[in-house]
Amino acid sequence: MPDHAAPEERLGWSRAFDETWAALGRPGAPARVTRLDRGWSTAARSFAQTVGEADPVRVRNIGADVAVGDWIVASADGERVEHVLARTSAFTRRASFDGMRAVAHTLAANIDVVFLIHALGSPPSPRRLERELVLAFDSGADPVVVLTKTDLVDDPEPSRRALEAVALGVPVLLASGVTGEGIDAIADHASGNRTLAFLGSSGVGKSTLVNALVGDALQATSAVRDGDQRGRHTTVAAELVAMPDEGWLVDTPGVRAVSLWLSGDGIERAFADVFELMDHCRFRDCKHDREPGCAVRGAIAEGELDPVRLSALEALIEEEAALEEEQRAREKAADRRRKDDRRPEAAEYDGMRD
Ligand SMILES: Nc1nc2c(ncn2[C@@H]2O[C@H](COP(=O)(O)OP(=O)(O)OP(=O)(O)O)[C@@H](O)[C@H]2O)c(=O)[nH]1
Ligand SMILES: [Mg+2]
Ligand SMILES: [Zn+2]
Repeated sequence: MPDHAAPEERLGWSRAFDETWAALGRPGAPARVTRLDRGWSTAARSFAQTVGEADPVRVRNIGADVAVGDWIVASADGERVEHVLARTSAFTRRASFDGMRAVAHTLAANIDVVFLIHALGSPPSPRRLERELVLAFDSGADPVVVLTKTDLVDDPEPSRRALEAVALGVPVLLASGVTGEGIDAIADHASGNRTLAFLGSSGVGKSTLVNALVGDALQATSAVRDGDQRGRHTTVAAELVAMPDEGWLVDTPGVRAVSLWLSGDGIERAFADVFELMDHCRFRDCKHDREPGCAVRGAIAEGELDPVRLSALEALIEEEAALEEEQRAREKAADRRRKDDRRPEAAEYDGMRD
């Protein structure tokens, strides 16, 4: 812990941040971003500031790529974000509103456990979960799947099995924001003062779980539409809230599209079963199409691999390749621009949702 103006350990400060902060020459007092609104970060240096017992820090994000959960240092005049400390993890997707350009949108930073929330009461969506798992593995946080609204169905097991089939050992918890089922199991993950984040479509019940966990109607919730169970995008900005005993919780706005952002081995981990099969194909360059001795086709024939899962993987690999291509083109263009004028590229996004 830094010794002067030390951010409380309760805020999730750790050795990793201490080191990056020290490397910067210990500027200012770091604050943790609790909320973003239209170009402004709300951040806290003390626990009191996170629970409304003291005024939080408010700074402009101009030119800084900030996400909820980030540790920032404000400029000397207290006006804007000067540094964003290196993240220990980040849940980042491609912003879905800008089809022409690959732009990253980080939903939450410095999270330890990312909960991928799905709701009972509508059919399970293994394809969506696959994408979420890719992003979760890439984020650096540990994923946990939550199947909530158990009170709506007689038997949650068929849905749980459908998600477990793609979760590959990532736990699938059952929960209900109404009956309180599963709430303790979720809260347990916060022990050791960890930061949890909730992600999922609008209306799946993220904010309801947050309220059940904090024991207060802190986050607004609203009913899903009768016809299709879709939510109304009630939560409009990600928010970091304190858990009652210890730990932090990031509630996020529902996102419709889970588009990939590059990095790491998310795809390999989320589809480890299929990659394992591919290793057993007779030919190293097997396209898993009609080749003799193809272990993937063999598994499909045996009913051990859902062909839809193979197609989903192929689509994700293509999406990643296209993104990499776009990224390279963009970096080149940025390099050229940097040479032309020495202005840093301003990337500022807020209130982003579908
Ligand atoms: N029966 C039942 N209803 C639930 C449960 N959890 C949430 N709901 C209802 O589902 C609707 C949506 O819940 P929210 O918590 O607002 O959903 P959200 O995921 O935060 O939605 P966004 O903020 O729009 O992303 C509300 O009407 C909730 O009362 C649950 O466990 N059981
Ligand atoms: Mg919400
Ligand atoms: Zn093959």
